[in-house]
Amino acid sequence: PILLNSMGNEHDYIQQVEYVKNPHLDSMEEDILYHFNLGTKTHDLPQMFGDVKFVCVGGSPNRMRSFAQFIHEQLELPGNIADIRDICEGTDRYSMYKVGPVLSISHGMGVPSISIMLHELIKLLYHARCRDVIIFRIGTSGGVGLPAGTIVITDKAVDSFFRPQFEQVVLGKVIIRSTELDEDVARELLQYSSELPDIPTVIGNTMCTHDFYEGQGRLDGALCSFSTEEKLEYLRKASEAGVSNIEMESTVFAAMCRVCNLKAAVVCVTLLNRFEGDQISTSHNVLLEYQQRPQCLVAHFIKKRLGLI
Ligand code: R2B
Ligand code: URA
Repeated sequence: PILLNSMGNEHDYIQQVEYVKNPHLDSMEEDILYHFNLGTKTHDLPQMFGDVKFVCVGGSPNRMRSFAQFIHEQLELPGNIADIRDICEGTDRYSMYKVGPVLSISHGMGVPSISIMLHELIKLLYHARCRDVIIFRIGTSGGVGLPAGTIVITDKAVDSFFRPQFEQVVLGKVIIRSTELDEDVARELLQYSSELPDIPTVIGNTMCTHDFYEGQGRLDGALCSFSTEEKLEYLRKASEAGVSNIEMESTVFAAMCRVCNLKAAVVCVTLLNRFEGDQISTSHNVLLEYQQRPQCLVAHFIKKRLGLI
């Protein structure tokens, strides 16, 4: 397809979709991806990452390591999964694992943490000349009227006012970006979920907040400025606006991927029903099993796309 280039200049066409939208990048002699401990002069990024087709990101470094091992097993790749190496071992900001065409990366908690990671990841995909990549956020969330253990595939990522947008302050001005995700990937994920037994899955809006406690209407933080009634009223309003779950990264994830032409989906499991409580009191083993659910669904999707099943 003929598309506008990264400067958006209508007279300047290029043949391929570019993942970066920054006219300054081309004039840089070297690009250091500081938080990954990678760089264009120190690493052969096309050789290391050129074959990547699926990127999975999630908050915790350990979970993303387990996911890489799980994918290794699922794709029946050769080699010992115990030997899997953290590509970002030179930094403890993020962890990154590559298994065949799949890249698994941690992003930490919250919008600023995932946004730093996404800037560097999207540049990495650009420098490595990757094409046709699909990116998934696999995570945890609080359910709004859904039982614990439900997978929510995000329709729209919305902010705390239930608006499908992400606001970023740039040079002292607020920039607003849309948070729509790839509809086809979401639909395909929902379809595949019916092939996995015993994993309840829905499509709904995901609310992204900048705090786990007061920001998500919790009564159990170190401070709380509202009543139980006010909390429930807010959750009811969220539910009426189509919100199925609450987490802390989806809006910036959707907005950045959309601007950068990356097909993206958000798949989060609910750890509790927020109408019933605030504390995550479920046992460790049950939580572990819940967290594997988005991994199973995304692995199933990848296997389908690779024609393995
Ligand atoms: C889900 O879980 C984390 C908070 O516990 C946060 O990163 C999120 O989005
Ligand atoms: N992650 C969140 O952000 N909120 C929850 O309630 C659970 C997990």
